[in-house]
Amino acid sequence: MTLDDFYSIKNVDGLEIVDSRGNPTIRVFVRTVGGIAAYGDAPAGASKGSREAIEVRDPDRVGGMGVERAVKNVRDYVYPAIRGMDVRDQLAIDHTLIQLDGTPNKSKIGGNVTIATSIAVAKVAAKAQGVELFNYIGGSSANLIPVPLLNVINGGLHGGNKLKVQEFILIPAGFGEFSESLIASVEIYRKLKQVIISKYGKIYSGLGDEGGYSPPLESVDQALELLSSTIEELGFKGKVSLGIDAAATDFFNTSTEKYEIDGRALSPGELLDFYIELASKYDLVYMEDPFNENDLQSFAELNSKVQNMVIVGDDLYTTNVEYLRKGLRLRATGGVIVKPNQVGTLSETYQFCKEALDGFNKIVVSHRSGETEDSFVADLAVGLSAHFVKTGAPARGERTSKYNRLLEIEKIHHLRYRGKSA
Ligand code: 2PG
Ligand code: MG
Repeated sequence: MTLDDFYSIKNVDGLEIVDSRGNPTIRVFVRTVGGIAAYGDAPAGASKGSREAIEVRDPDRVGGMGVERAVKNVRDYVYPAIRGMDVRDQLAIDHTLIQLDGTPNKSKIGGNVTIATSIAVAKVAAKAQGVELFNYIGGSSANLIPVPLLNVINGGLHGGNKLKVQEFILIPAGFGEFSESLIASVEIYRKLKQVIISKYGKIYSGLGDEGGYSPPLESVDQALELLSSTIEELGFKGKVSLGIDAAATDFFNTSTEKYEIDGRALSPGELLDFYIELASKYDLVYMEDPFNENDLQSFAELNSKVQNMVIVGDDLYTTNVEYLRKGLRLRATGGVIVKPNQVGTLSETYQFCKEALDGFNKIVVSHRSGETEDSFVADLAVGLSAHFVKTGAPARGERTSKYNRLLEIEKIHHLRYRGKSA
């Protein structure tokens, strides 16, 4: 066996596994001639952007969610196409996947198939070279741990309550270490449970899709008030700020062109005023998808009016450079969500980050609401030198696997916390 053989792909196979929402998803295994193997999992969103890569699923199995067809695509198309390729050549392998699919949204092979393969390839390459995954992705410039965005109150499509805004987020930037920021968030999360039980009863201590609570709150104000008072009570004021992911496409009525929120129907201009009012009342420093995914203009207007707040595009861009470029031209955002499965390969994800950074946008590496226990996004966030990493509440294995990996990166590999410099 030559050294090059050691890195060349010998087997690729797929497996139908189960995600955190109880839906099937695909795991892809890659093994080299040298016997190094790893897997990649496809996560899945609930509130998806309409321009995301398409997941191939079985219409006739598990309520349309099965992935046997996707597994077959791995065996019939992906394996023969990338067999013999060098796992260190991520770009060439991703390019092969893109060409193999041939559609603009990966609808033939499936974005779930291509991203799981792409992640598996990166993990095998890191392992084969004996380097940490974050170092493999980012080289020696990957030396900071991003600030976590912890979604502790779930609404919208992720919660069972009346909240229209999907996520209420803790931003513990004011600490010297990542571990301190995480434990402060854990304290807030624990306190929140007590407050919810005493106010609404034990039945409301159940969790939403991302591990946040889903209490019977009815307005954005109530949720932000609850978080602010809990933060203050615990003495974390000034150290832990707040953010929201409005996921506003989900409460935009396309026929009336109004946003239906908190019992009102607001025009884009009225919604913008509402956001500015919220920012004046609370320590709100982060706002994701404040308008629907087709309203770049309102994003740009809000972005020009706020200081000390980062306006972030998720459904707006779907990790796709084509849409990002439009946003950058209008200065629509100050940050971008990075979700590799929205676009379907890691190489396209890297290109998206590069262009976003060149356009002075902050990088927010993100999980999906449907996740597996794999901690890949933690390494990705560090590897890409992200400003923020968004991976749910500090609870449930599919969320804590990422936070625990970040703790490991801080304590065992001695990387510094980005803290306030994010
Ligand atoms: C979001 C995500 C993750 P989903 O909107 O930012 O928090 O949700 O994966 O359902 O798109
Ligand atoms: Mg979002």
